[in-house]
Amino acid sequence: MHRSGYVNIVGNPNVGKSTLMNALLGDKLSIITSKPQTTRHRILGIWNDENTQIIFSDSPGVIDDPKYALHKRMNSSAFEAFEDADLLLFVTDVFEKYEGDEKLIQLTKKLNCPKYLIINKIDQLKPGSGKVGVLEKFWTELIPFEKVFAVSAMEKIGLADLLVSIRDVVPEGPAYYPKDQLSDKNERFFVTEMIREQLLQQYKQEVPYACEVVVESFKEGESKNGPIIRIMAVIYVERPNQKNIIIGKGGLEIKKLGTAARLEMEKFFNSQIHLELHVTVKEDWRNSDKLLGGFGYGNT
Ligand SMILES: Nc1nc2c(ncn2[C@@H]2O[C@H](COP(=O)(O)OP(=O)(O)OP(=O)(O)O)[C@@H](O)[C@H]2O)c(=O)[nH]1
Ligand SMILES: [Mg+2]
Repeated sequence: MHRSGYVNIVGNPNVGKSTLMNALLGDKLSIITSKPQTTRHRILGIWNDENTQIIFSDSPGVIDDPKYALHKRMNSSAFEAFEDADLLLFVTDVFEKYEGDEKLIQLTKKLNCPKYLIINKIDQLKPGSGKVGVLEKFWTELIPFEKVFAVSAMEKIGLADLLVSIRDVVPEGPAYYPKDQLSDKNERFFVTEMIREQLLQQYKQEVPYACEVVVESFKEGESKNGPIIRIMAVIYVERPNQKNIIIGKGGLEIKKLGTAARLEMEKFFNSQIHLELHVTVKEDWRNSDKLLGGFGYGNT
């Protein structure tokens, strides 16, 4: 017998959805930063063994007050997770404040498949605080969950039990993806994400949010020290002053960015990387349907 199914991870921004997917997969597919709205696309992470294929889906945190066309498209890709779930993992953390009858809650209530509540970041609680019980009561009164798990995705606490319960509900079915495939996304996508991760970490306030990254070329070759991948990527920003900030005095900032992103890529691809970065202004791209389509954001 073969089992396969979609295990879709949803929740508000910054609760640890991507950290959880990576920890369950044992592989870093999704980027993680301390800032909300890190994830912008739905990303599938595929876990295989001989008899099972679990397709984890990470998605952007649902944005309650979309300010740009980009936000609407991010929400649409988050809502896709409600269409094909065999199991929904609804992630909250020990800090999250419930803001009212949000769309995320409405969709979760309506969904007709098993749902698990994941209370994340329990490493931040003092032993005996009783907070997990309080949160469990609050959430399960709001939404009927089949099971509740208190975990730390970062510290990998409680994940073994969760994995056992996930495997229990994955239905019988054939593999949907080849068994050696790890994700639905290609190498270029992961390159753009690794650059965005560094943008979010290195720059302040609005600047990283005004950035989009496109890989213009990705060429695998050989150097005298072994395999090398030569990558050229463009960082699009919305205004000339953002371009200046990204580049920094004497190009120092972009150099720092390039080095940090390159090191991540070398780990990810297990290869030497040559990375060339350019910065280009595309005014108001976050509100341009044409540009957003070109950047790979699905329709709303
Ligand atoms: N202390 C603690 N921090 C965590 C844990 N899991 C995630 N974090 C941190 O929470 C922050 C957000 O994590 P992400 O995994 O990027 O959260 P997300 O829900 O995917 O966020 P968006 O993609 O922006 O919606 C990061 O700083 C993580 O390191 C945890 O178990 N404990
Ligand atoms: Mg994320």
